[in-house]
Amino acid sequence: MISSHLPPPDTALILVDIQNDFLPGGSLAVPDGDAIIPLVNEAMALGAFHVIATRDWHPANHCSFAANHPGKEPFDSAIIGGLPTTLWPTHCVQNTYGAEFGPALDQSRIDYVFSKGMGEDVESFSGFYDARRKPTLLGEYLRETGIRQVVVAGLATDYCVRATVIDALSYGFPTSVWLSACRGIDAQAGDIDRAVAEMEAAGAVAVRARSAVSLLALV
Ligand code: VGL
Ligand code: ZN
Repeated sequence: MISSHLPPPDTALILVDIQNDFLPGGSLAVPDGDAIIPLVNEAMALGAFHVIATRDWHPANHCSFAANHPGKEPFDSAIIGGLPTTLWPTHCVQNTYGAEFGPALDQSRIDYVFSKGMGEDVESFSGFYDARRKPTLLGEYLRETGIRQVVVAGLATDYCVRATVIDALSYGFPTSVWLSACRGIDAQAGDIDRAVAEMEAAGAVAVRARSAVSLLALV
């Protein structure tokens, strides 16, 4: 009998916040956000990655929602926890349609989902921490699964992708950011470019592969 012993994938593909509210028609739609879905579906279908999805999963009274700050509008700034923070339209409220993954995303290929942003009184963008200090256990999960490197794709480049990439590096994982499969908000023109520069300065490799197969050759 011939048996094959394929090693388990030791590269994690982390899909950041591919949720209805960040897609066209959503409350905090990231321009062109749906363009990444065919690419990430193709990458998952290769079977070469351990696939993690993160989701923004806020309580309705979350401090990052402008609606919870009388007199404030979305994209105004407010001091939260002593730090100037951007306020958002209400988005990704737990158990609502806006918080669900986009229907075009092939969820059958996702190995594990991590939720974040559950602490009502702290903004948190990274998939690795909820409320900045409380680990989501994503870092521990990756270590225990034997993951040796990380590729990040998703929404939004200048917020949750950036924070997740920087924390993956801080956990010690060589990390690539697959820019063809990321889109950003660019609330201030240049935010996306600055985020890419910050990720690279932190040690991330920016990958611009236009297909999943070419991504595989680069990571
Ligand atoms: C995000 C703004 C607010 C993101 C989440 O997923 O990048 N951006 N909450
Ligand atoms: Zn959020």
